[in-house]
Amino acid sequence: MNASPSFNVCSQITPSGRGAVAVIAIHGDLAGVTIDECLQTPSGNPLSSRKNQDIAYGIWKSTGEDLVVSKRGEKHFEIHCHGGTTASQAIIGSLNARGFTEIPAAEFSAQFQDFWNVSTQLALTQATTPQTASFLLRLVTQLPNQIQQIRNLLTSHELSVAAAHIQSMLNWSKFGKHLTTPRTVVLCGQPNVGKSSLVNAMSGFQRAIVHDIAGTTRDVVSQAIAIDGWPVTVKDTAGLRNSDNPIEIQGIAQAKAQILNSDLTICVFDVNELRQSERAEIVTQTKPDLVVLNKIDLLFPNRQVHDISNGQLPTVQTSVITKKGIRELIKMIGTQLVPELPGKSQAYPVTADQHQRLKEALDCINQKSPATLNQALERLG
Ligand SMILES: Nc1nc2c(ncn2[C@@H]2O[C@H](COP(=O)(O)OP(=O)(O)OP(=O)(O)O)[C@@H](O)[C@H]2O)c(=O)[nH]1
Ligand SMILES: [Mg+2]
Repeated sequence: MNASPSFNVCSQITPSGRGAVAVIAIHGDLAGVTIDECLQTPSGNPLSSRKNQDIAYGIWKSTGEDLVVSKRGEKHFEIHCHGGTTASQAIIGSLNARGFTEIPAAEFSAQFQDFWNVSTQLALTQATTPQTASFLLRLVTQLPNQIQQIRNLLTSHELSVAAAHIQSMLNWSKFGKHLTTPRTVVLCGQPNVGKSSLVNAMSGFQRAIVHDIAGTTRDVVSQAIAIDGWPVTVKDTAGLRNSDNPIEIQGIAQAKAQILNSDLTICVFDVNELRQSERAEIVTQTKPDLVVLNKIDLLFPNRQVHDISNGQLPTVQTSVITKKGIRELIKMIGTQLVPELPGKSQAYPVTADQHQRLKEALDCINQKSPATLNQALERLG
């Protein structure tokens, strides 16, 4: 909040013309009196004298526009009007006439809005499941509060406590990042074992082409799904085998690249495939986190299921035909991807920017000099 006291500014903080609702933020000494004079509320009660976060419905007198105004602070209000440009431009015109200067949204945000609150709200708009949205919603207030506590600790020179707080937040960075970025699960294995069929079974519809000809999948097929409420991209890959077909060779190379970048690799085998040395080679090549023995419905009579990893890897038996083991597989993927949840009072970064700022602040604190202490406070904003 570093503008001069007499400076009155306004800015449309939602993208121009895109949403159903446009939000115009106003800030300055004249903000309260302007809202009271321009907004006709049904009760006639002025919004400026109410408490922060209160809202008022009404009509913007000069334009006849129905809208909602929210009081964000003594000098800070947000006007929510119809989306599109006509309504917002008319309101901004009336604010200009009352001495408010229009500034770009980025400038407004940098000067008058809390970085931690705004960036977490932005992340919230990118949530794709109700579960991730509820985690992010909690952080919209929790994260700025935690940062304020750290600022207080720094100003009272409790450096090691502040550093421990930041470190505990950073420990959950990966969890925070994956509230908006899906985790990647790769299914790999020999051709024809049922990888594409399993992806379809987990997605609930026929996304990938399934065929009894080995080598059906040539490309990496990605499917966005939610597992236990967490957004996941499942990647179906080409069957791994020695091939002289150039397209298949490329598909196999892509499969290997996907495995390297995955959060979880699942190796699928046909339960009746007995060539132990080939199986062992695939496990060595792909280093899976989970093994699936598929086509359990076709298990030959009196044949025992072979344990591929000698008890080293979690293993689940499935059948895409009878659906046996599919739920168990999904549950196991969820547990492996998110083995632990942060405590309710734990705040953590959810964007790369937030993570970076915390990391830099921690580095500055660890240098333990007055100059770097100021730098740490700067990084915390
Ligand atoms: N009986 C039975 N058949 C299955 C099962 N899973 C897959 N299949 C069949 O096995 C064949 C191969 O399935 P895909 O899903 O195409 O196998 P894939 O591993 O993706 O094969 P590639 O793409 O060639 O690597 C198809 O005919 C499927 O219908 C299963 O659990 N039981
Ligand atoms: Mg396939």
